[in-house]
Amino acid sequence: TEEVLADGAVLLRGHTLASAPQLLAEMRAVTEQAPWRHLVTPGGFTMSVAMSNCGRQGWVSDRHGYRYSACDPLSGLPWPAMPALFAQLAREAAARAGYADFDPDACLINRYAVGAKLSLHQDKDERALGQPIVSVSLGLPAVFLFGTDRRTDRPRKHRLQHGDVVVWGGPSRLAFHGIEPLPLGDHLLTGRFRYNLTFRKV
Ligand code: MD5
Ligand code: FE
Repeated sequence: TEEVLADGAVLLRGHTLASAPQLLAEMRAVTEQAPWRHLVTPGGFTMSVAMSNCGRQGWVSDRHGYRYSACDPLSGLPWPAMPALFAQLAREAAARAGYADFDPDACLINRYAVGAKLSLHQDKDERALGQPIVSVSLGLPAVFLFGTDRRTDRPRKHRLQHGDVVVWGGPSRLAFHGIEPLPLGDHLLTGRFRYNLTFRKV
């Protein structure tokens, strides 16, 4: 079940259902080393999504801007290594969507509690814009807003569920996108949370 959302954007429904428990266990190990935090935007707002990272680079934000850093600013230590299962999943999903040899060096881990949202934005802090982004949804479902490369175009809505994987590349790589406020729910594996793993080549 490969669903083409737009040129370059492929939704693989339930692609990682079977490995979800193991992914969640690996995620817990990462966030014991690099704990959840709510980053502050350059504009001074605290993000409602809690974040952590693993891999050689991690995405961070503070009053000075958005950037990638090899170290966790909370500890000064390198981010935890990317679990082999994460790297395998990202590589295999990218290949299935037509991107051979995807080798991500960053995995941003997002945690949405009830009401948490991600406003419409573009991912453009990476130099490797020719590489896709692979995004894995775990836990509670959310409404994903998927626009175009123009902020003012009305975004389409897609429901992303536990086990779904989306690969964004080509013309979709710079599309505006976001997540609507998370509705209340209770998931067997994640309770009142939605998690998202976002794999990138920085
Ligand atoms: C999430 N995270 O579900 C989303 C999914 C982020 C972020 O947006 O920046 O952490 S990643 C979806 C994504 C990435 C790159 C391009 C596009 C979507 N897109 O073209 O729509 O927490
Ligand atoms: Fe994004």
